[in-house]
Amino acid sequence: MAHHLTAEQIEQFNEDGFLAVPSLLDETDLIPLDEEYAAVMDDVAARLFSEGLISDPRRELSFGERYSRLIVEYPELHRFFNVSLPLINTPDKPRDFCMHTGPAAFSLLRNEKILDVVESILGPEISSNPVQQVRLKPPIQMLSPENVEQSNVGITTWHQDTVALLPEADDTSLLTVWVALTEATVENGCLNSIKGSHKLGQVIHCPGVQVASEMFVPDSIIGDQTEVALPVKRGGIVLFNKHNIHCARSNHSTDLRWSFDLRYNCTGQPTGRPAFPGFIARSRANPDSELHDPVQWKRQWDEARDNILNGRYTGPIFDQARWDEYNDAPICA
Ligand SMILES: O=C(O)CCC(=O)C(=O)O
Repeated sequence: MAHHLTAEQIEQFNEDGFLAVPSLLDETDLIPLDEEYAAVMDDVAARLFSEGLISDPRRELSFGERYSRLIVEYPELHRFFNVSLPLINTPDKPRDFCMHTGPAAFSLLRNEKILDVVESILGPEISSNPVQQVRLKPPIQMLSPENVEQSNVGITTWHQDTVALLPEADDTSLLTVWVALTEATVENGCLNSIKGSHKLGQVIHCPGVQVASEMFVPDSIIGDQTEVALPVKRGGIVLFNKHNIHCARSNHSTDLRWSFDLRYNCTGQPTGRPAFPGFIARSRANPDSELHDPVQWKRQWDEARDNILNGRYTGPIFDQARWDEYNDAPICA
């Protein structure tokens, strides 16, 4: 069964700059991720414990509780679960310059239901863009102060997804697909979007207060525009136009909130993050060009990591130079 968007959904997306698609993925899509991430947790906890970096691997706890407890002791824990290397131009701690590249994560990037939806917006030649994140967000009361403004773990400030890209991708057709692995509610920090904000085009971003790379759109631009909360059940997705302004607030529930945000672009266009590998996820014109092998995907990321750590990749991973002029601007105060 195909899962393409209807004409009404496409029109709504074009009008609002976002679209929630409830219940796209079912348990057959999601359980492999639960299992793979539980195994990652076992491995990482055992390793950190054996290195003396955590006091107890806490095997008896559920995934969510275990993550929430362990990240207090080891604030970089989130990096082991992410589906991207960190946005650090000059990494100095190789252990934490890491990510997860398992087959279930790769299957999600290639999920046919997601690709049908993406095809409705981008057309039939689709590449998986390496700008992608896993967000495992513990309850706010359990977070250590250094992680409150780390957007993989705490709040996500108002932003457009283009802010994370190099200028090479200014004209790239980019689509964000945000996937809920746990139900996202207003209480646990679902996404909020400014309706129609994509029509503003690229807007000013200011450097993050606590974490400089967490750029944000200043309040004077948000003004009193209509903010829409986007709660979705587990397996639901939310699409974003690359210029849509959106954020996620703190998790005020008592459970972990877990999502993936994936990005796709039209094949052949710059990804905006050349240090990291993308791949052709769907091609109606040349199906042989599609990548189906999770081992190859993992190898590409391993090579990217080696190239960065060994200084063979000399360009920036991300670059905020275009916003430098706003660092001390009153609009960012
Ligand atoms: O899940 C989140 O907290 C933020 C996601 C996001 O901002 C994005 O997908 O661009």
